[in-house]
Amino acid sequence: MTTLLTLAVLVLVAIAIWQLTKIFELSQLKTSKYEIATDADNKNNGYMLFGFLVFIYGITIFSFWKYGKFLLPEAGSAHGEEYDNLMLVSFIIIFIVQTITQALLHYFGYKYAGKEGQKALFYADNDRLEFIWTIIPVIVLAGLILWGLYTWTTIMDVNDEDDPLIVELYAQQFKWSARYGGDDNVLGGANVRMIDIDKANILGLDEADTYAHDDVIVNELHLPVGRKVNFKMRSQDVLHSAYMPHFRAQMNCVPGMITEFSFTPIYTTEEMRTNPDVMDKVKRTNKIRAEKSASGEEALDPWQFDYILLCNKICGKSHYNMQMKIIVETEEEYNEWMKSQSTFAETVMKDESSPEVHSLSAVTVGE
Ligand SMILES: [Cu+2]
Repeated sequence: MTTLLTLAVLVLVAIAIWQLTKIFELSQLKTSKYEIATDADNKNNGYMLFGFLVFIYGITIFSFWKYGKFLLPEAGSAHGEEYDNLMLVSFIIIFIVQTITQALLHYFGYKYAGKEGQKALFYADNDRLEFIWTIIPVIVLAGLILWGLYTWTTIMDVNDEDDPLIVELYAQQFKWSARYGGDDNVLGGANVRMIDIDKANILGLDEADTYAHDDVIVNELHLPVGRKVNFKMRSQDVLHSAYMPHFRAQMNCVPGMITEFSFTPIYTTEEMRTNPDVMDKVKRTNKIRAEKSASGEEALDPWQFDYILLCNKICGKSHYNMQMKIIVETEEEYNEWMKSQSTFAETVMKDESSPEVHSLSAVTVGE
């Protein structure tokens, strides 16, 4: 790869030098007959324009065929469909306009190529034409922008209606933690200044705040299907970004402030695993894994689909691996799981001298 890049750089430098000498030659004011384009040159350039048109159409069709399957499957959140529709309509409009304008551009380049003795027509302006090519983009773009703004305000309207589940996503180099409000669904106060490594209070919860006592801190995010979730994001160190692609959700995590996002999961993990696109992706991935294992590379377990929370801001050397599994399940399953979790008071506030906790805190915060 490095060799390839070095070669590419050398070739580009050579081209740059060649172009520079050419500019220098042309600036010498001794234009020879050789420098003037002939009819044949113009014709050849016209054909090359056509060739380029075929190339860009070809590569577009090839990309759809080859890479279309890498797109995300159907959205797993209530607002996802609207978001996807906006994206799809924008892409269709761009696709149609670009197909037509590229064809016209290259065809005219060919049709009106220079000919010996022919003079270009001086055509100052045409008010009607200019009006048409101004008003159409204005209407289309205004429509898209208004629709986009409407979608944005609907998605970003984080409110407490419909009894949302409150979940904190806590980012640090290089892991995620999630915190639930406990029985009262209220998160206790927290601040990075209250982080106490000796007690493994790694999220900096306020021990004096009774709301914090029943908070539940976990490393795997469980969400009940069909219930709105209000996320509150915090970061301990640098900018991170909580990215949940299958829910069409992303929000930056900024040190010193709490950012918010809200969505309602509509399919459980089990339901999403039966989605045809997801099944196809699982099949393809496991085929690659089986081939690699067969060829003697490190054997990987067969993969199965899970929702995932990723970090989408390059936050340091292990950024690529900063992720957390999300499990969407039925309300009963969620309640069952929640019952098996320990609260902040049970784990941190009572366990002050546990050696296990000490070593855990040293590993997590010592990074
Ligand atoms: Cu990060």
